[in-house]
Amino acid sequence: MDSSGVQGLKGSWDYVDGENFDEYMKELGVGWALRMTAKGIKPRIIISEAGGKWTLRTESAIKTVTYDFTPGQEFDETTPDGREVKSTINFEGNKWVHTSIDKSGKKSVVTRYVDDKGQHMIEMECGSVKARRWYKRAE
Ligand code: A9M
Repeated sequence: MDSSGVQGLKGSWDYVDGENFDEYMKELGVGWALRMTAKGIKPRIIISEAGGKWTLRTESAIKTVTYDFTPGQEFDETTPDGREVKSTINFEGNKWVHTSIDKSGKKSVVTRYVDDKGQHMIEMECGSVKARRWYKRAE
C-alpha cells in the first residue's frame, strides 16, 4: 500500500489533545450542553477506503457517527451535533480538505493530514475562528 500522503490517514486514531475547539463549536452554533459533552469525550477515528469510496467513522461512548464519500463529489452529511450540511472532500497533495456548508449558509473547512510526528492533525476553520485537534495511531 502507498502510505504516503492522504493514504497515510487510513487506520484507527485516538484523540490526544486540541486547541480552541470550544470556540470553533460556538462559531458553528453548537449549544452549550453539546459542547460540554463533546469536550468530555476522547473519540476514536477510523478511516478506510474500498474501491475509491472512503469512510470516516468517529466512535465515542456517547455517540458514533459515520460518513462515506468519493473525493471531489458533493455529499449530504449529518454533523455530530445533528446539522445537515452539503460537504465535499478534496485530496490536495498530502491534505484532506473537507468543506461544508449548512442550511443557513455557514461554511466550515476541516483539513486533515499526517504531521511530522506521525499524528493525525485536524485543522478546523469557521468564520474567523481556527481550532486544531490531534490524534495518535491506535495500538
Ligand atoms: C471534526 O471532525 C470537525 C467537525 C466537528 C463538528 C463539531 C460538532 C461537535 C458536536 C458534539 C456533539 C457531541 C456528541 C459526540 C459525537 C462524537 C463525535 C465527536 C466529534 C467531536 C474532532 C475533529 O476531533 N473535528
